[in-house]
Amino acid sequence: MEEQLRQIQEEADRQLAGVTDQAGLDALRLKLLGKKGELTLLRRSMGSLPAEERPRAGQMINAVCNDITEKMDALGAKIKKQEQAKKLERESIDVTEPRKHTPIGCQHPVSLVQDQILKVFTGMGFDVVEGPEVELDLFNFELLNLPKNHPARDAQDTFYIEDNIVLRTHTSPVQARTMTSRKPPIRIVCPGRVYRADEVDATHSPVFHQMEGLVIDEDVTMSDLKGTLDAFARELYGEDMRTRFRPSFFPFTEPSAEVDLTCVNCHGKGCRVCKGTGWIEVLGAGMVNPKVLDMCGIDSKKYRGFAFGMGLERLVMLRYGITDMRALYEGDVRFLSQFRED
Ligand code: 2NM
Repeated sequence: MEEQLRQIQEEADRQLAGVTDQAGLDALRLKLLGKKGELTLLRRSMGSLPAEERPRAGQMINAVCNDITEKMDALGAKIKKQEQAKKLERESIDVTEPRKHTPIGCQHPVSLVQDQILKVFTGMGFDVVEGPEVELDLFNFELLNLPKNHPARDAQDTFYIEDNIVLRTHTSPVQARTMTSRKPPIRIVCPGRVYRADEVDATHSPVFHQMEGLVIDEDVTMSDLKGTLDAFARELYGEDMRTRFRPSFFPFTEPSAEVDLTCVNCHGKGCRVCKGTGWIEVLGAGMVNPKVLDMCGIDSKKYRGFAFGMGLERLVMLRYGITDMRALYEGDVRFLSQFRED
């Protein structure tokens, strides 16, 4: 039996040396230690030995069993490690590979400029307020001192949905709504789409964007308006910007002004963009007409306000040197993606 054991041990060592994977190891374990394994059978045959020899035989079989088990366990651990390493190798990712091209979107130049302007005014403490594009005549006209049969309500300019419902022709109705629903002090800017029955050409579109501002408090003056617009111009375009007020007329403000900005193209020297004047007209503004305050439920004896408004498309065209407004509405990604600012 000793000889048999020695052979099993030798053969096991030889075969162990040839095992390279888990399946091979499992097969070998079964062959030696399984139910019908060589060592198991040998252990069973011990019954036929004389009683006095059995303990020594048992010890010897155990020693071989233990030795083989230890070696197989060690080999098993080694195989497991190797297989893990192989798996990692297989699944490794080359982070230097160029990625698949996935085009990312970009902001429309109008919303880029709108965001820049909003940032300036929110930085000064203004709230941003939006309102409906389909608007009641009351808010779009009546409360803004544009009574029935005023020329600005002419069917030529206004899209009517129904008798008393229009597509808003400016963002002022948002301010009228705010005046009727909030108590002063009020400091708001209202960006948004507006509609006018205009023919499309290089400088007109039936849909365009405005941004209007409104400040109402007890001691608001024209110089607050001037200071606010000066600060706005400097923050948006640079420290050398100035504003110039020219007398004008709007039904909702009194006095009213058209506001010029130092030409952003030539910085005031005079060029084609400003027709040699050094100034470009970008805003309308004025002190809110006391009639408007009262109609909106704000006591004009106690409060005053200033308001201003600007068209965004014009600012966008000036900023990027775009000469035809239609380019902003055609949705050609090759054109629109040029104005990424990040
Ligand atoms: C402008 C020019 C001047 C204006 C006035 C008001 C309101 F609601 F307070 F009366 N909102 N916006 C205003 C004044 C708008 O845009 C050219």
